[in-house]
Amino acid sequence: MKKIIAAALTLLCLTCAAVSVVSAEDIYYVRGDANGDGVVNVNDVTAVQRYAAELEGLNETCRRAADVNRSNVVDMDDATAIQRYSAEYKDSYRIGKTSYYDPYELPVVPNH
Ligand SMILES: [Ca+2]
Ligand SMILES: [Ca+2]
Repeated sequence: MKKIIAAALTLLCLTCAAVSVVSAEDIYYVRGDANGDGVVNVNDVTAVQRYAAELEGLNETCRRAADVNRSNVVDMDDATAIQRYSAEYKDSYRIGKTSYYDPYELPVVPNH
């Protein structure tokens, strides 16, 4: 009986792990692409600065793309990191790389 329960628990764990890794609904974006045009450049720095200054909003995908340091807040640290990437400085946040998120994850908290 213990072997059956152990096997059932193992199967349940494997099923849960598979479900949490694979999602057909994942939304892809380019990390650092705050304005959503598919490339990362100085225009994204401006988009982050304008968002931080509460001059314009960003949708959920753009907020995730803009939050390059994964602090869950889009602020001037992100703008600086994107600016450094645009100037071809060394990048430790994988800016310019494709990333994705599950739309059912908790959202990046809007600044305003
Ligand atoms: Ca862009
Ligand atoms: Ca951030």
